[in-house]
Amino acid sequence: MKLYGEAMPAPNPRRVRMFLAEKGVALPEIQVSLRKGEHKSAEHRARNSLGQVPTLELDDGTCISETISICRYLEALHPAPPLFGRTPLEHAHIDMWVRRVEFQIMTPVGMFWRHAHPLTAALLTQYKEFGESNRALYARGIAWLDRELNGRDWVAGDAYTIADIALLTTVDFATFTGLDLPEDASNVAAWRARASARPSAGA
Ligand SMILES: N[C@@H](CCC(=O)N[C@@H](CS)C(=O)NCC(=O)O)C(=O)O
Repeated sequence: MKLYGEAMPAPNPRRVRMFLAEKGVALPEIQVSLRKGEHKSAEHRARNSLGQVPTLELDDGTCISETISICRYLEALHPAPPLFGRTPLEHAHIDMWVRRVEFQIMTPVGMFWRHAHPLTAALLTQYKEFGESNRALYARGIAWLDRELNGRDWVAGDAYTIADIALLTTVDFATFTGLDLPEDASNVAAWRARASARPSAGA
């Protein structure tokens, strides 16, 4: 089994690396250079028709894409420690938080990156005004999350989960793009310090 990915700051392959680090599982990662456009090659599109990373290739050649789907597969193979929950309620709760992080936080960061950042300008037709409008959406999402995190250690509750991985990779990538955490988001900042102190954050 091997992973096709890309180094920092690409947030999605990092989510899988962090997940593996939390599980204590080592997997070879083959670098697919986004800068060189290797993700859009026929070779990589045969693994993932969307031409994106990460993609997990099994020993029989079967490929799985979509970060959360890859992590769910790895969770089934390596259940401990549980990062998607144990009970039906935990499963639902953690799933809810992953979706909220992706829709409320990751989407504005992604839209800012695609439509307002100079590093992506050559890749698509940018709608700069739309791109810039995502600064406010990111700030609004973080302010909401800051209220949610009041008095709790981790995104989905008492335990560190895949939702924390989704959020850390997103806020770190946001910082890379130039979207800083609002200064008054003290609960998110404290959560970020806790999550960043875990060895998996270095993955
Ligand atoms: N929904 C996908 C998104 C994957 C994704 O956007 N990956 C980025 C790298 S972090 C990528 O491959 N970007 C190139 C592109 O979309 O063309 C997932 O969750 O894995």
